[in-house]
Amino acid sequence: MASQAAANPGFTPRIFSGIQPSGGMTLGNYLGALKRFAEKQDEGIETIYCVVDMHAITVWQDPEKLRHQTREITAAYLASGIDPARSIIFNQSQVSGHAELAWILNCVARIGWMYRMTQFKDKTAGKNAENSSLGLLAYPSLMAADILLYHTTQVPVGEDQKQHLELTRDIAAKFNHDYGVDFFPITEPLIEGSATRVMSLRDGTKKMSKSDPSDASRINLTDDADTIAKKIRKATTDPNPLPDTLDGLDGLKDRPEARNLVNIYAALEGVSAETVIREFAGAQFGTFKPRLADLAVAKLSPITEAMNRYMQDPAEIDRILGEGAARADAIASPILAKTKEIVGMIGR
Ligand code: ATP
Ligand code: LTN
Repeated sequence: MASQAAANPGFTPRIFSGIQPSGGMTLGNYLGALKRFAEKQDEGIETIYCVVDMHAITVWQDPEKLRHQTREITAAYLASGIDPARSIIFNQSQVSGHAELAWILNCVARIGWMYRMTQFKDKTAGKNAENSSLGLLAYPSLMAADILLYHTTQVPVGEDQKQHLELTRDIAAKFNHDYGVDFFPITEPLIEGSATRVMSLRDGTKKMSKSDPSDASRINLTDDADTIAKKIRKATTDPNPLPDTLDGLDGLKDRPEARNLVNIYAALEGVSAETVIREFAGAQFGTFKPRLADLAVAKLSPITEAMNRYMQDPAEIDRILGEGAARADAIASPILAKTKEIVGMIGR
């Protein structure tokens, strides 16, 4: 990316992203993250994909479930086409540099920055924020550590992570400024494509989320074909047919549920939302929804099947994570050592 080279001259382009093992994966995770992680492997840039188990425990996780979900996210990475020969795949807690750099960045970032994060506000809404874990508040500084530990230049994520990435840039800039160095890159978020924010199937103004109490609001990567078809058939929509244009008064601007289904179709098919509207102009949802269900099943079933296959061999998953961790550590260690030296810590 030209702007990237200009923003971070002297840094080798490197991509890093992560997913929390805090529950099952949704269509939102697939389209907003997994699918794009796999595509990034073809761009000739080093790609590092992490299962962020230390982030997951910022809210309570049952230990057995955490182990299972960590393997399940790894299986989802593999099933989506992320190839351990072309990318590094590992779980965060196996590379101790994440925790070590997070501590240093905790001392650079300001408490007020953390309180302003909408994810923190959302996760504590209706609860006593004082009673949430200290880790939940410090979550974004651990995320900054994940990214900066590899001198990452680009981070593919969904729209909901934009604020955390802006904070990562602020933390990097403050570190560089406070210590008078040009050491950490100012990382670029990559929020691209037509499904950067897949919405709930029940409410087009809410993000599709694995933590939504209604299972009908989301498509899980573990749903079978019948369940996927039923959830799409029952998805909330308005009574009007699809228009022949996306924008403007007659478009989809004020029809969030309809817009969401069109975006999902476009992302699954790998075309633009405009192309979908051109194909389905004037169609009723009674026509569009079965076509969307067929497409979703055709694209997701092979992934679900592959995930199930990988999950049958947990030892192989653990081997891949271990090997990935050793490769990640080899990149991280010299960057961590240099960070400590900049800060004034004596090393071996
Ligand atoms: P929760 O659903 O509990 O809010 P989450 O799914 O947002 O959690 P992660 O699993 O860590 O949290 O998210 C992994 C990646 O998936 C991130 O890059 C995130 O932006 C992306 N993602 C999550 N939900 C969506 C969505 N509805 N649309 C697009 N991308 C999404
Ligand atoms: N906060 C992210 C998960 C995450 C991440 C990262 C994403 C943790 N560390 C580093 C990109 C880069 C989330 O909740 N989706």
